[in-house]
Amino acid sequence: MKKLICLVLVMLLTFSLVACTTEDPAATTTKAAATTAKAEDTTAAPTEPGNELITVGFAQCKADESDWRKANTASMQDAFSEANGFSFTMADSNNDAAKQVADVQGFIDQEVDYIIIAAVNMDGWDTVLGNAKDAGIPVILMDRTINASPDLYVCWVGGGFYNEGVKATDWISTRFTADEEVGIVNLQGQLGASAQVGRSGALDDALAANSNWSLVARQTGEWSTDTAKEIMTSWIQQYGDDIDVVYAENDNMADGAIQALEEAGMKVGGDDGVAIISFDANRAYLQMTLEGKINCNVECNPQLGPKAAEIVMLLEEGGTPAKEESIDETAFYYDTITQEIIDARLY
Ligand code: GYE
Repeated sequence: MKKLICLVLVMLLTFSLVACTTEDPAATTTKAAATTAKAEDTTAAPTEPGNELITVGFAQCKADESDWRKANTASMQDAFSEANGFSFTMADSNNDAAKQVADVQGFIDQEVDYIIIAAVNMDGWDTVLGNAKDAGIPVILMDRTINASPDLYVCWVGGGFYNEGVKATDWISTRFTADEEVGIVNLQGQLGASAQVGRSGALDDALAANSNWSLVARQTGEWSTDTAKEIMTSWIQQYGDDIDVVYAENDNMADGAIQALEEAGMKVGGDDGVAIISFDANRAYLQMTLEGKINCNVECNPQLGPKAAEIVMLLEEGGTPAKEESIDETAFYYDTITQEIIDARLY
């Protein structure tokens, strides 16, 4: 009975995720209905004696590494609340890949029911995931993919990072003609994270396909505004007007680059400034896109909690989730975005 109520609740939550990423009266009503149904149904209170909670260990890469990650952490904590029937433990590896593997081993030793991983790095998972398999603990990959044998995890849900990169490089192709020299600097995410590998990979392929494009400089900005600002400040001193495009692999790093350019008195964004590419499309940075500071902002949805909870409940019911589920994503452009579009966003 309790798990059925959990399933209904999670399905309602997921409906609000999948139905629309923009504010929708129906969605709002759905969430409200979910909350009310839960509040009224005291017989199903999971904490009542005899009603065990589903135990979930979540290995987060670095809970506050970026605005996107903060939204993602909140989405997981909300979806896996005790009110929804879960006992949820998050381990924050602080982007230390070795620590994250140890965190997962810790969850195995605690004999949790499920393990969810947002992997710091794509490599190094075979042994510990083998241990989880031997222990009979299903592993779900959320957001980031890994290089491990697919039989070592149940499924992955997240963004299509390479395709996100293609959306960005397609925009560069519309901005510059084939006979214009285009100097690109690349602020990469944490090296080895699948989001970085996918987005950098798309840029590499586009650079190979466009002989008038050149990679002026590339470095990891660790997803951080401050680190990106420091790097961009030194690139401006070294390369100045050779920089036509900043390919920043998340909103925070795009912001850092913009600050450095503005402090150097360089024109940013718009029709004729240094073109700014960003990823994530968090609300504050969509505002900067509307202001013309960011030219192209490729969406990556952080609200993966309800979907991950839905997968756990499907497994609880003996179901089989899709091996891979890529969340729908779009892109926003400075010359077409509107305040209405931004106001309708959930994050
Ligand atoms: O782009 C960045 C976050 O894995 C998609 O990680 C995520 C990335 C996101 O820190 O802001």
